[in-house]
Amino acid sequence: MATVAGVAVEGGHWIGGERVSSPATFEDVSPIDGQVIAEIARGGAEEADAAVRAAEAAFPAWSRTSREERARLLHAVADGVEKRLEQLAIVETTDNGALLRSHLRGVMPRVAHNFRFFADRLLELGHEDFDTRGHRNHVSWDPAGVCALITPWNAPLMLATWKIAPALAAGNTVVLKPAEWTPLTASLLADITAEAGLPAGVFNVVQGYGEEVGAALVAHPGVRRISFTGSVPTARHISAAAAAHLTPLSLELGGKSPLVVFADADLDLAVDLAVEQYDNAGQVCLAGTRLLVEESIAEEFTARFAARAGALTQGDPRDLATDIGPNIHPEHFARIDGFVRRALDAGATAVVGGGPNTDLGGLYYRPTLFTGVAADSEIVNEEVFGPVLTLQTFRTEEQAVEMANSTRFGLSATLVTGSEERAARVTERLVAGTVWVNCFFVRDLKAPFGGSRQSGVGREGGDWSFDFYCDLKNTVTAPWAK
Ligand code: TXE
Repeated sequence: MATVAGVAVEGGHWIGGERVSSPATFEDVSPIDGQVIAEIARGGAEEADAAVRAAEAAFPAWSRTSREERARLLHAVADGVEKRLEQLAIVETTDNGALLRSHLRGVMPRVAHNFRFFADRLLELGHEDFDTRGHRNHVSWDPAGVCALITPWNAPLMLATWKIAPALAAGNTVVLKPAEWTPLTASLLADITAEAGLPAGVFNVVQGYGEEVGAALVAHPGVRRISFTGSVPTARHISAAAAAHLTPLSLELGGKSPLVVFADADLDLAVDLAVEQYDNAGQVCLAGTRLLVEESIAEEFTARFAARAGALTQGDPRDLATDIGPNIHPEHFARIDGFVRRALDAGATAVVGGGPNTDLGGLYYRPTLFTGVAADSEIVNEEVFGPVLTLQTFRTEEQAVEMANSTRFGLSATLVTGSEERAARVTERLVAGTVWVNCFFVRDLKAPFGGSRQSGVGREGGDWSFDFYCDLKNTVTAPWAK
């Protein structure tokens, strides 16, 4: 048990409704000041197996509860999240360095909403029966079984609950493996689910490293679904492990998304949307990190962008006035810096930033914008996952579309234009799971979410989540003799 920002957090796993320790532990370090904030159990194959068995044991009873009962319990979990919203927010900020302001106002309310949305959706889930030559077709959503959910550190509780809520709503049981850099809010969520009355074994958490407990979990024959958010290399490992049992997978991966600004755009809006791409210190999979700007306005856009970016406040994420906090971990910080240095070596110009924030030290990286970047350069094609954007110019709509679609990713795209016709034409040709026109990050849980190309496999959100977490069954019944 550790006390983090005044909140008691258990460092053990949560298996079958009980806290379980492991012989080994690892240190959880805050990116804000490098302090060790908790000792966390370091699980392996044994803990993964115990968690899957606990989830298997809880499955028969849980899968047979009524939809109303499951919905009631999920709303009770949402109540618990709301009751402990401030605690969750400060613990998450201490653990991953993202802004307390965002956690309080946006992220944690969204966590509660994840549970409420899928609870309500469950009650409406259905498909009209239909007849085939007098035979009645009925489609049912059968729960699949134990779901292994593997989640990243950039928005830990938000991304975990966006998987947990539909998986549980559908009648499945869950084993969550949070990222080792951010284990804490998953542990608090375990407490909340117990307080809400979720039966033991329905929700389980195993802590530890990806290549240890994570790898054992996804390779477990008892797992019926794997949902993963994270990097492309890890997705390859997980896909290979899943192939052994043909376990269905949902993969939400990275991106190198374009933000396209046409000359007919509202320039203030375009600059606002572009600066927003530094949110969460650039650690957002959906971020539009490639600014593609029509040549005729590029100079003015760049000047206005530089002024706005220069006015951002960087510092302690617990301070509500801060705009950009630290990056997650020394290893990741060095990775970001490596990308920036190689871009500079290749001749790019940093019109904004271009290195660590030496005034603050620690893991604070200056928001950076590069111009003079080659189309085939690393900085234009690889996901940095830090506050680093590139700016390239185009002359024609055709060229803009080509550049937008030019990477191996296809997660999102943002267009800024004053022309409705242009927006329709361009949108149709973009390869992206989500397209925003004159806005960014407006998300409804009803919508499908996922990526094209190497940004992912499958879609979750709304009824697509139920499609993934269920085994759809079609029952055809011949007419009954009267
Ligand atoms: O991710 P990993 P990392 C991208 C982003 C970032 C890069 C590296 O580009 O710079 O990934 O981040 C677990 N079997 N994104 O290394 O390794 C791991 O423990 C099973 C984009 O942190 O993919 C963690 O819980 N599990 C992304 C989770 O996978 C394994 C968000 C994610 O870690 C495993 C995060 C294995 N063999 C990073 N290896 C987004 N799309 O938002 C690791 N894990």
